[in-house]
Parts: sequence; C-alpha cells; structure tokens
Amino acid sequence: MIELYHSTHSTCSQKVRLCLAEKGIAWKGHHLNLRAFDQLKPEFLAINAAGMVPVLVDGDFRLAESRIINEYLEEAYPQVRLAPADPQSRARMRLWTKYSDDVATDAVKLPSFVKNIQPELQRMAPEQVRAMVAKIPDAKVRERWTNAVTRGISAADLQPSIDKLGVMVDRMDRSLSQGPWLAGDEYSLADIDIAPFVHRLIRCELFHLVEAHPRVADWYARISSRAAYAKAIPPAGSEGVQPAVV
Ligand SMILES: N[C@@H](CCC(=O)N[C@@H](CS)C(=O)NCC(=O)O)C(=O)O
Repeated sequence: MIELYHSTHSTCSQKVRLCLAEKGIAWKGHHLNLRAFDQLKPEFLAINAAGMVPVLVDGDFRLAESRIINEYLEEAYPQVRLAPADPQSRARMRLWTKYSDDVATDAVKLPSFVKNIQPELQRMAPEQVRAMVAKIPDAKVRERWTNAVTRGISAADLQPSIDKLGVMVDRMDRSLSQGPWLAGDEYSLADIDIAPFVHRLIRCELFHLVEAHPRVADWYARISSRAAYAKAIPPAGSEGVQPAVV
C-alpha cells in the first residue's frame, strides 16, 4: 500500500492528498506536525534529507517533491485520468504544475509562516529556537526563520509575496477565460496543484484577491465542492488543529 509522509496543513501535502483522493487510491499516512518541528527529527531527515514533506513511498520506491509525485501517480495509476488527452491541453497543464512548483509554493511561504510558525517560535526560549534553526537543512528556510526570530517580519517584507499571489490569481483569471478549468475543458493536475495555494489565501487573509475575480471565485467554489477536496484539504480555520495520525 502507498504510504505518505505528510502534514495536514502543508500545501504541498494537500496537492498529493488531493491527487490520491481523486484517483481513489488507498494510502497509509505518517503525519508530521510541522509546528512541533517533526520534520527536523533525525528519523525523518533519514527519509528526506531536505526536511520537507510530502514524501511518497510506493513499495521500495521513495519519492519527494509534490509535483513529481503527482506526475508519478498519474503515470503509475492511470485508472482515473487527471491529465488531458490532447497534447496542447497537457502542455497547458504542465505550465500550471510548473508554476505551482516554481512560484506559488514560494509565494505562500512567508504569509503562512507569519500565521502558523512564527507564533510557535515566539513561545519558545531563544536558545531553543536557535538550536532548532541550526538543524534546518534548507538555507532559504533557515534564513527565513533566522530573520523572523532576530528582527521579525514587517509588512514590507510580506509585500513581494502578496504581489506574487495577486499575479497568480490574475493568471488564473486569464486561463479561466479560455475554459472551465486551468488547462482548458478538463479538470486536471493543473487545478489540483494550484488549489491548496488558493485555499491558503483564506488563512493568510488574502482571499479578497480571489473575490475580485468572479471566474476564479467560481473555479474555487467548483473545486472546493468536489468530494475529493473534502477528503484531502481540511477546512480553512482549522489550521491550529494537528491530528495525531491521518
Ligand atoms: N518543492 C517541495 C516543497 C516542499 C515544502 O515546502 N514542504 C513544506 C510544507 S508545504 C515543508 O515541509 N516545510 C518544512 C519546513 O519548512 O521546515 C514540494 O513541492 O514537495
């Protein structure tokens, strides 16, 4: 059976859980509480040296990186197809999955960090935080945490991320003027890979970006009412709740 190292509120984990749910694939979860910094424990670093979720395990095959995991699932488990048949729509889908990976993932990091991680760090003793920060393998993540701890995160620090998220929504609006889903006529990995980042805008108090674009708001209403979505993505507002096991 497929196993997934993941975290309930991690956007990249949500991408993979949504793909699994749409395909009706059963899986066993290993839940990491990112607020308790489970991702920095030696037992998880032995599974993914980058200290990041998600990680999929399929038999003796272990794979990190949410976009690549979803592509793998699409190819290895084609019974429910999540990639359009025609090459042009597939290319449009890949532009979106690449954008999710290259831009959206990074753009939500700082606004999410302010809401979800910074309050936890502020509750810890400074020396405990410094010891934790020193263990972070990724230099960019380490720098973000160091800044948060040493000088805080200002509105000016957040603005570039907010601008990028605004551009993401504008870009969605343009795609949705061509068809009901991001890659055209068919629901696909394009929608799946972007959905968690749109959902995260609610937590980051940036959902007005969506509400300003009726086509994007309509897309969000359609995707969030799918049965798979309810299985994969916890409701906005539940971010403080960390289930022991999922
Ligand atoms: N490019 C990776 C990014 C994974 C990633 O950023 N994971 C976040 C959760 S969404 C994480 O594990 N963060 C742990 C940390 O920042 O310490 C992917 O798409 O899987």
